[in-house]
Amino acid sequence: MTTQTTPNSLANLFETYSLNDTITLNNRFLMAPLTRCMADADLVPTDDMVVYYARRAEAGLIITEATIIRPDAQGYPNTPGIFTQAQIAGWRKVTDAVHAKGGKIFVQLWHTGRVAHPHFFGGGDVLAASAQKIEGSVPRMRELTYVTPKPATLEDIQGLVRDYAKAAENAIEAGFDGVEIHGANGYLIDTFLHHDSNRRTDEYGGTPANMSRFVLEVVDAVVARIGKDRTGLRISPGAYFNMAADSRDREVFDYFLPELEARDIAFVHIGIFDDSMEFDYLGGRASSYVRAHYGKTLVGVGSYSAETACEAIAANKFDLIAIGRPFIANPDYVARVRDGVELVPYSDEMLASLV
Ligand code: FNR
Ligand code: 8K6
Repeated sequence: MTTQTTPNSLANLFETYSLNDTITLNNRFLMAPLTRCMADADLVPTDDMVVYYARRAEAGLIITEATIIRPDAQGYPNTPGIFTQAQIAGWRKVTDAVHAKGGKIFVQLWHTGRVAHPHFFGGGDVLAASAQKIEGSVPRMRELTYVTPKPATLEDIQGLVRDYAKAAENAIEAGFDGVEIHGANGYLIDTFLHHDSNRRTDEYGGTPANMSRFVLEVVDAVVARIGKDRTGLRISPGAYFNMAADSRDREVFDYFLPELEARDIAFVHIGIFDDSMEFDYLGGRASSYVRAHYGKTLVGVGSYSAETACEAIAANKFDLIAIGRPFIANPDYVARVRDGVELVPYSDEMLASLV
């Protein structure tokens, strides 16, 4: 790091940061992607969502709530989509409102994989790397228990890669500054990257190169469509959500991260709820592991305060910090931190309404 920082002043968080030659952020805060289940029945962003995002435009970069790329990607009620003209038009209102306030916004592109439920898309297959189901049921709709997924065929995989690229193209049409591909938290892409969920014996399974093939194809297709400067990726090298740990996953990410680095995308973002969690097979925290294997812009996240984030950035543990739950509780999170105003504590009841 070349920047001079004073750990206790929080000054480093308010420096601008160049993601690349085309995108410079006003500060180092990202609003983390936060599913709110508030889109309308056609999965179109509502006017309340326009207000919600615009109120948070002071973040250096907003990552939207995870947004499905096609109908069979859905695993939770009322999550927005980006595959119909009405959805694109709804998002256009959000991006215009954020830009009017000087902010920047990427959409998180999502396919839930084995966490999808046919209830949401009129029946049909749930696609994942392999036929390994997860226990449990859909949050807020507990009667919907998860089903055994169908291993994606080679034809399914080609279709999925095409649909991620199309969703990225739709995102640009909707006015987004870029996309974050959701490759974390046990959803579709992540099912290829972990042995718990990937038991394939074809060219998409069995070896680190094969297990990394799908995510790299998605990244390459999105980059080809909208450019590397506008492409970010979220990953969970440590299994913690909808995924069981397997120490062999380490070799997969050891292979994958240098391959990803060569793509020179806008950033890599860790998918985790608490970054103090240590993974024995990663030799510690997920963020430290990725930092050691990936030399470009890294976004840390997971139960950080502005103070602990400032220290972590000063210690070169990552470059940018994503803030989740505190941003739900404090629409004016960045201003409060800057002005030293006390934060409203987050509580789960806040998920019931969009403020
Ligand atoms: C999340 N998180 C999340 N992650 C993601 O990649 N896509 C998403 O849509 C969501 N949705 C979501 C909803 C809610 C209600 C919570 C609390 C979390 C995870 C989130 O981005 C972040 O990683 C964690 O919240 C940890 O950061 P904080 O909250 O400790 O700052
Ligand atoms: C219907 C709401 C959908 C929300 C989507 C994902 C958000 C989940 C929020 C809380 C989940 C907490 C899981 C944390 C696991 C940590 C394990 C150590």
